[in-house]
Amino acid sequence: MAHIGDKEYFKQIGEIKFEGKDSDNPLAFKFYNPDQMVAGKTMRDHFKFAMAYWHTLCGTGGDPFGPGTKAFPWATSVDPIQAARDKADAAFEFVTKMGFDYYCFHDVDIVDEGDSSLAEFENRVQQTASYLKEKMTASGVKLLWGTANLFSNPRYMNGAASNPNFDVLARAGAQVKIALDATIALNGENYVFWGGREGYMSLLNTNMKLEQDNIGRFMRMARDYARSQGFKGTFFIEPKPMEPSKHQYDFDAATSINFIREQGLEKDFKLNIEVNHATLAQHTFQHELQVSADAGMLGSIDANRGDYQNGWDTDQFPNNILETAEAMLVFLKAGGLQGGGVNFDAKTRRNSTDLEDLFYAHIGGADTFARGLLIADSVINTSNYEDLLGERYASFAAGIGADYVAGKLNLGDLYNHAQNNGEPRQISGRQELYENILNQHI
Ligand code: XUL
Ligand code: CO
Repeated sequence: MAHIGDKEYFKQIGEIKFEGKDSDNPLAFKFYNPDQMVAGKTMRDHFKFAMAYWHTLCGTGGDPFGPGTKAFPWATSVDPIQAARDKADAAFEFVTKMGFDYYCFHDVDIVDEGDSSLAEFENRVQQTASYLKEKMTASGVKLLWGTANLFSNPRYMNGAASNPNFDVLARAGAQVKIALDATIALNGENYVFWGGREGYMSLLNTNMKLEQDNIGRFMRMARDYARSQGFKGTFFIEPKPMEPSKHQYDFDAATSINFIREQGLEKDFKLNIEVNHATLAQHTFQHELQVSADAGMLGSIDANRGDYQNGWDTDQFPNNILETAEAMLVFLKAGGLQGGGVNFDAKTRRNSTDLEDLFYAHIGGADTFARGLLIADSVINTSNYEDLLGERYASFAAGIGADYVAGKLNLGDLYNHAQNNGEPRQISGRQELYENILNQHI
């Protein structure tokens, strides 16, 4: 395969191919077969796998206890534009070799902000976006979503759109405008708002109502601007309950859906659900998908997994097949994602320092999702799972139960029905049976 950059960074690695589950090639997909049809669509189209620029190209492994451990060969130039081009070369070489169709970025991932002025930063983003455009045209790789990082720079320590100081809010607005311009210039299919510091550290010094209404106004402005520039994509809010803030306003899917509706954003906004954010909110991933799907707002997925002992946002690559299979049941029954895809918002561990580790990680993640999808499809089509579920709710499918669902009854009708029927029959929930069916299809 011809590489498309000026430099080749992953020389020892070629195109990652599907070789099936019996392959012992660590650099091959065992389950993710991009062109395989599942439930009427190719795996490629179900997932729209994306690489996250920030973890894969920028994440050198620093943590609160020590600096980064990974000396990336594309991060050597001191000139920000040259460094951005080198990083883009590495990014597109990686995505292309993985056979993925998409990538996602924050503005500051594609080019260093450093201590540049707003005007200089805008210039850097524009120059980098033109280079990315060339790489996209040459490779066919597309932008799943863009976003602005409104949480790392110290100026955002009190929040961005929720900041108590209007000047900081306006600065964040300028950054969103620049990020939207770049996203639109690159035909980005969606735009994400993740509210890292949109929340509080202490309620004592916080006017929650004003802060949340300000975020609403900010998002409506961003939407109106993007639409005026021809952006046709969807905006996603990415819920997360905490970290870095003690409390983040987009706590979970249900909270974010309420915010979207309260702020009049429901025509343009959906949700981007991240596995580890769900578990941090004490929910399962599948719960968050279901809540989003039921509201018609299942937009996109940030794929990863947490650590089930310490609960932190560890952003590990997905490898839990049971969790992913349960999630894929919700995914398939919801008819998939609305506009988004599956972005690997995941990082290799601090001590995984070989460049190959980036490939192993993404291969494992893609295989986990593929396997989950195949299991879910098999459960739906070749087991009695759907019949069991139908039976459980059969009392609402006909007769007086169907009248209830159709809104034809009043409380007196319930009273009369109860009077005439005596103590209801005990009906088992049969949870263990459902669990066994899922396990049997793994
Ligand atoms: C942080 C996180 C972000 C968003 C984009 O937990 O998930 O990387 O996905 O800002
Ligand atoms: Co994320």
